[in-house]
Amino acid sequence: MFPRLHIITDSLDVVRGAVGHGPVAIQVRVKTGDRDAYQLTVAALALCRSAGALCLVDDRVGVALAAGADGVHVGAEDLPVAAARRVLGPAAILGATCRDPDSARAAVADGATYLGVGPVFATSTKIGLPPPIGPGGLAAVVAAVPGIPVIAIAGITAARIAAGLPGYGVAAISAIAADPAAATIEFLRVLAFRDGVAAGGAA
Ligand code: TZP
Ligand code: MG
Repeated sequence: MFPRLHIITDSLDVVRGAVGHGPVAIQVRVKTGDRDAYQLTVAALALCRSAGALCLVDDRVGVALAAGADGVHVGAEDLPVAAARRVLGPAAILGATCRDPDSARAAVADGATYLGVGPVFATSTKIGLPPPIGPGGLAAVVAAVPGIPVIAIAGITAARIAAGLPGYGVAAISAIAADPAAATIEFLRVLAFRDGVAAGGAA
């Protein structure tokens, strides 16, 4: 099953803490160069493989291919979704950042297998973001792409998931970074509870 929790990081300590507690995707996000990104991805991939976690690379299609990662997440300044799909081939996981129904439908038509949607809430982790779309904007995207996993991003906390957040799953940086193992366990717990409630179970 495609993971509902995506942990974005440039730290192997975070990867070590986050894997092994349940289904997660690690997204390797390095803002220096390809060399650093490649070395970190190779090391993160080894940890992910031994724990059964998915390993994705932020922005860098070449790094993902060279390291043998499971896929890539592209944003507005990276390779276009269709071009990334051509380079990656049909089997790779390909995520695309979107913030509205039209861009979401276009990304799926171009070959995205999941969408990262936001910013849902304000965050200080990334600068230059457009205004938050809120849970309502997130819900509009979810409705536009039935069957495509929508991963909410920006300002995501376990409390906000528990309060009710539309979509398939979430991505987080800061809420996981301080205590990756404890935070991952708590995120997985609230996501499982939400899914149990949505399915009508006792969770
Ligand atoms: N892209 C959109 S928001 C964001 C990225 C990489 C950062 C989200 O970080 P946080 O700390 O979970 O709000
Ligand atoms: Mg990116």
